[in-house]
Amino acid sequence: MLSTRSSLAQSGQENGAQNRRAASSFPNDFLWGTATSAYQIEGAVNEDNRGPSIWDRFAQTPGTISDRSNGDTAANHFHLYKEDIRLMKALGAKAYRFSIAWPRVFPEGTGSPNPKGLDFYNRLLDELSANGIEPFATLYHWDLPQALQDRHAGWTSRETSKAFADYAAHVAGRLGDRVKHFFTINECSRLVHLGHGLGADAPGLKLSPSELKQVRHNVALGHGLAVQAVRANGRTGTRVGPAENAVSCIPAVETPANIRAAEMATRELNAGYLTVMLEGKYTDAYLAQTGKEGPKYTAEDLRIISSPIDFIGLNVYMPDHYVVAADNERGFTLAPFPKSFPHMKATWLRPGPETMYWVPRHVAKLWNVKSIYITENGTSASDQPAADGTIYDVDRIMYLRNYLTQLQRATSEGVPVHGYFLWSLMDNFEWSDGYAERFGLYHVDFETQRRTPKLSAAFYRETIARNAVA
Ligand code: GBH
Repeated sequence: MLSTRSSLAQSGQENGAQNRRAASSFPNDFLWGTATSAYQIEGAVNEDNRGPSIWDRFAQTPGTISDRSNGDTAANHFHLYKEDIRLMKALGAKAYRFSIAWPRVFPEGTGSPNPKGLDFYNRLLDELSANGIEPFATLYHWDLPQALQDRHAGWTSRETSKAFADYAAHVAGRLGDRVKHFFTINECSRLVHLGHGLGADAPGLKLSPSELKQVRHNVALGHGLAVQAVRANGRTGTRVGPAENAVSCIPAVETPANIRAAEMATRELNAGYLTVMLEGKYTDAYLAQTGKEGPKYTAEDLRIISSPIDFIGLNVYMPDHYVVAADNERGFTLAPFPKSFPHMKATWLRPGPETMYWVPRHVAKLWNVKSIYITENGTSASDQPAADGTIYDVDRIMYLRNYLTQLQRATSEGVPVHGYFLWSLMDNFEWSDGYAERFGLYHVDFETQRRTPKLSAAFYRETIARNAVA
């Protein structure tokens, strides 16, 4: 009797565990990967006739980078790419998001392509393919050729949007046999705001709100022109979309009214980016913001900006706003962040795991988007080796576990997220924070270029192997 009961109970328990496992899985064909960008990892800034980029120039300007460093050597990935692909393989990752350096391909921004410009990416793609890793290429991760800044004042002119399209066409034509997924521009919002508003990123400009609006329009136009260029020059079946760091709006309390308010806030607060790309017009509230001043554009521009895309890439780091429904003109209130709200090592990075659920859900619902990739998610951490030499980065694991749990909530409810790229494969040049903020699963010793897995690499490997949060 007793033994029967206990064995029943036991098998019941096992079933329960199995059901829980099934219930916590990601979809079968879910794509796990890691992400990087060219200037942050490649180094070799003077090799194979690469031209200077605005980040080379910016990093040479005193007072811009907190530790006075630059990307001259970075993680020396240009030379160590084979080893780095082995690191991806060791994680069991099936996809890799990297960016192509425009100034390698067109050292002067436009004109005739550098014959050696794509050699490195050809080697990289062949090695990825030999290792069964699917490439996802970003065309622009902020390293504008300096020549375009000098000649046209960069993104303040639509000449740069057009030059971007020519570059995109060239790359899609040459790499389109192996690259099936292209991202146009990484985080339009950050390159506009930090690069041209606050001056904290290259090219370090501090423009007025209306000038900034024109830059935002030119960047969106560049995205649209690049979408068309990839379509016209890639192989049939090539897919293209943006990789945007959408302003994230979280219902503070999950009531239908707050959820609706958070959706409206998402649409309004992304008006110059995802909203115009997907709706083909600026919202009235957005246009009213700077009165009659700018941006200057034509109806044709709006058609180009809203060229059909195949997926949306979303970089998801943190909640930008907790939203409460309100009886005011906009229909919502953005809750101020209390001083006590926690942050990760970087003071800007407020952990809010539910962001990973709401951003893709809002995007899918608002614009009926059928395919989403999480193009970045991760955190920096202090990453000190313990006495036994291991980096026990349990804060990063805590962060990732919570965000991935929310991502699983999204996929289990049918939000069409098809893949996830963890930022980042390895420590790298973190823009104006230099080498002081480490986002990698692999620690990089920038003196010796030695790569060492952190404990989070084991967490991610286990998650990929189970196709469920470890
Ligand atoms: C991404 O941006 C980038 O795509 C990637 O290159 C980068 O390495 C990674 O994140 C980690 O930062 O002005 O001090 O308030 C992330 C989104 C939004 C992060 C703006 C920095 C402002 C910092 N970014 N945020 S601050």
